[in-house]
Amino acid sequence: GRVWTQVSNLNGGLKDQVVLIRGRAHTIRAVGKKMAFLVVREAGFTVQCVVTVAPDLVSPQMVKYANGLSRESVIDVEGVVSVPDVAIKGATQQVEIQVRKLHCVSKAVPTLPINIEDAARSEVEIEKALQAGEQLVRVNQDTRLNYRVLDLRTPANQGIFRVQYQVENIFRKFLKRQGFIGIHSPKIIPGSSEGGAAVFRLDYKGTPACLAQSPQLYKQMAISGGFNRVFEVGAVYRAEDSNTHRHLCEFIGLDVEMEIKEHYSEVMDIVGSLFVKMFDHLNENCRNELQAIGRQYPFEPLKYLRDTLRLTFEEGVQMLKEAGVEIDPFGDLNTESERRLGQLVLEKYNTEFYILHRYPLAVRPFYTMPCFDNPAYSNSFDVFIRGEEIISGAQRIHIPEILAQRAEECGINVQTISSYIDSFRYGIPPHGGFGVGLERVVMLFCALNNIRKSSLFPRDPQRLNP
Ligand code: ATP
Ligand code: AMO
Repeated sequence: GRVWTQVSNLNGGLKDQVVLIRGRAHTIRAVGKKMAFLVVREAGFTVQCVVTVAPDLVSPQMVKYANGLSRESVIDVEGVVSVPDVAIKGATQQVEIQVRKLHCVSKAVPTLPINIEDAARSEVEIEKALQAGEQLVRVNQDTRLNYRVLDLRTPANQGIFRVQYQVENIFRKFLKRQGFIGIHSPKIIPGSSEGGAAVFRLDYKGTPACLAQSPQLYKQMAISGGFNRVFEVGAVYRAEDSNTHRHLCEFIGLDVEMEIKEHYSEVMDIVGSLFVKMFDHLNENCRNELQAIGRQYPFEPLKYLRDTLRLTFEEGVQMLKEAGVEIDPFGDLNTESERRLGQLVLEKYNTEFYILHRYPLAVRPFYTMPCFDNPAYSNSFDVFIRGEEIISGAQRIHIPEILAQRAEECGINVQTISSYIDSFRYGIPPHGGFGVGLERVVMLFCALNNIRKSSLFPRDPQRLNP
């Protein structure tokens, strides 16, 4: 077969060589009847292709054919690489292709619901263009999501989902090295796993059932099953009834559960080293992707410490108090106080990634282990990036009687989780774990303002389509 080159690999080293590429017609610009400039895009990278009439190579018909292409059509281009003297604007690759052959593989309709060039502009660029009197349509979030396949073609989106894949990969790789095995737990389960109202109910052949709000009960049962360190990457369902920038009705959960030898800090050790490793890897190996994201959605690189900062909830409350924010010392932090605390932590410790632990027991799920020294607190933690939660975790109650009692106190129908509670009657080591929202990690690492930007086809209370 013929040798294909990826647009991202086109560079000056290929000067004078014949290359063959496939991509989309990003822009088409006619210069009279004898010349056309075609910018071809592949996976967010673009290259300028020049179609000029030349004896025995390019006929006037071919120039006409190029000018007649519709944007976003898939085309194959064969040509010679050249290196122009001046910088090329409007393309990522600093070489040109002098076209010899051109073939349209798949035609796009002439009028697209989203113009990719417009959809790829940053706010600053849009403002500038509007001031310059340019004709431009601001592509709003709903339109983007309605025509997601087009929206996904922007360089920023190409970057976002490649970064997301890396986050998932590093999660798996790191845990594998630490002796964890991957598991898959059922997503149709008899009762709610987190409590609360946010559960999708369904009919399971005549029996009431729920979509799993987390793998919580099953990852713990895997510990009882003799796998001492497990993780899962899978869909999580929450019937959220509020529209926020950070809640989805279906998201990807990165879940961990592990035996605890002595103290729940062992779980926080894993969190700290896993995420420092992850951030390092993203910064080193996803430079192009992060740049592409930053060009449309400018952001500062995440500030994090080698040794992840841990603060107790009490310390957090105290910091807020000193800053004039009074909160209930046994209540939960609301979104606003979480943000505020994030700012205070950044000012004091110069990190935007930290762990807050020893939460009040009353605000944690029923399965959370109370603190041994003070049962008003719990062996639990949340983890924050830029003042927003990405992780919840805790040591679990492994004593069945206390677990049943806590479930009842928290208004859970104990019958629906009886096999879970029973699984602690056959011997189980102390254990704990945590759950990470994949979309939130990507959103907050890149300081995106909406979780829908880091979900391929987001499910929110208003959206089931596409
Ligand atoms: P977790 O379930 O672990 O707490 P989460 O990020 O989903 O994770 P929530 O429990 O939903 O967090 O909410 C945490 C805090 O965020 C709540 O205490 C509440 O104050 C605030 N919050 C939740 N939903 C909304 C909303 N729709 N609008 C404003 N604030 C909200
Ligand atoms: P929690 O309910 O905090 O904990 O969920 C864990 C993490 O999942 C993410 N998350 C969400 N992401 C998008 N949309 C949502 N609606 C949403 N809800 C939660 C957040 C959150 O930190 N079983 C426990 C975890 C554990 O203790 O192991 C749990 O589910 O990033």
